[in-house]
Amino acid sequence: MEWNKKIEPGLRAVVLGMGISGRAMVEFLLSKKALVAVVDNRDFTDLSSEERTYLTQNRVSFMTPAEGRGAILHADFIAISPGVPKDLPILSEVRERDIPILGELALAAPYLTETVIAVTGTNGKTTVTALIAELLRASGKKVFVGGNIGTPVLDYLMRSERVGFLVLELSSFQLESAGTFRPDIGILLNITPDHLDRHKTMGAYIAAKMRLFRHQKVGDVAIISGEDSFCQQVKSLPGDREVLCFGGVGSGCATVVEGTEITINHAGVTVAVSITGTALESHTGLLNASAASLAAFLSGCDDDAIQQGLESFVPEKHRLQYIKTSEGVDYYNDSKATNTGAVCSALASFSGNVILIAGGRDKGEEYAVLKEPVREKVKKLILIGEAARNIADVMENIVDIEFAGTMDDAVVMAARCASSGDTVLLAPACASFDMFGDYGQRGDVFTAAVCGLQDRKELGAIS
Ligand code: UMA
Repeated sequence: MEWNKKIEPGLRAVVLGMGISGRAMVEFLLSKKALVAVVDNRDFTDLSSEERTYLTQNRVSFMTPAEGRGAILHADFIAISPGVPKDLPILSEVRERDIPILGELALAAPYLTETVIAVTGTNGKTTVTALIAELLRASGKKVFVGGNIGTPVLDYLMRSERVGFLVLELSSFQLESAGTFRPDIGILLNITPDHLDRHKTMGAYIAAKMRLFRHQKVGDVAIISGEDSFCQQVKSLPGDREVLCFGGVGSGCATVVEGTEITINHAGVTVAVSITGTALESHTGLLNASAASLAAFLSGCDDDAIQQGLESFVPEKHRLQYIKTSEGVDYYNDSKATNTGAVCSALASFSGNVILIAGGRDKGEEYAVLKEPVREKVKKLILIGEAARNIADVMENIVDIEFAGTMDDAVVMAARCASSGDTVLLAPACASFDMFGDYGQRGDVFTAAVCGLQDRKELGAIS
């Protein structure tokens, strides 16, 4: 039986991981009068002074995994952060003792009464989540946006103000321990290899994604890509949800896309919207807009509000973000492209003549899937980071390759070999942690290097 109950006072909880989710879980559980302890790989002294004060004032003990073993094995339940792997040896012992392992979504599920729209997929989920919120707001609806995008859903539950819609970006890590969580509208954008260092097999990764739909019931909707074969597996899941496809080119899809136009057909109603002149104008943007528009339409937004939201939407940084044009060369920052699928999708947005900066920390992916798009679109590949050699081994004889020690050097090399009409694209296909704090910092360093190019030229660094 999966956990589906509210927290009773006095229950003993051990929170694994004291990051953003862990902190929200601690606060939520304390607000429900549970007895809370925290176990984290970090030392107490590595926490911020605010975190240390918070834990001390609330008498929450903070332990290393070795110190916390007894507390873990005697807890009523474990509250697990998404970044903590589910296959830790201690968690096998926890399962043997039938102690529930609950993620943030599992804790939240019994308290959710709002309409929940949840978005997952390998790529595009942050954009689609933010876009749905924009479309709903354009229609005058009150919205909370959270999940993997940054704000834990438990933070919402601890606020006094209520909204009509929760729009959540959910990762495979969060879905693995989602308990009985169910979205009224669940969206699966695409599935390509990612996080295989954590999930080990594609099958396990897909299974985690499919958990989004596990507890859906009659009246709920699954919106899936009409183009992605893995997504079609939703159709064979048990349960009575309605399954709608987005982004198809023929009949049978609830949204049809052509050029920059999106037509939604559902239950005998047809509406048309367009992404012409919006920040979404690309192949990927069209698909994202078509999924988001369908979700908004099903949530009661009319075509005028959807069109207005598409036009006012400003995408987040680091997601195929246009930086500038210098000497006729366009520079794009897609630092969030941390897997091969995202790089393929970024390359699909350009017609060719791309100078691609890639590399970083390997996530266990097969770079071979990049061979064809790189052969077609990339004129030079500049590699950085730990995975540079691995990627080069796969790409030799496909494309001209150079290695750079730093992001600054990579940008200078790219600028040197670019001619007017070319595109310099940062799309690493890797995690950032070998050289940067996170993908955001990597993107910022790239952007700063691009913005500094003029100065370098004046200094004679670029021939
Ligand atoms: N920790 C351990 N043991 C471990 C792993 C981590 O003790 O084995 C501790 C760390 O020392 C640290 C804490 O756990 O103190 C970090 O927890 P976490 O890794 O779960 O990260 P949070 O800070 O809670 O942030 C998480 C998401 N991070 C991950 O899933 C890795 C954030 O997504 C999310 O925004 C946040 O919750 C709020 O929901 C980030 C992410 O990179 C953006 N997500 C991945 C992605 O998008 O590809 C899935």
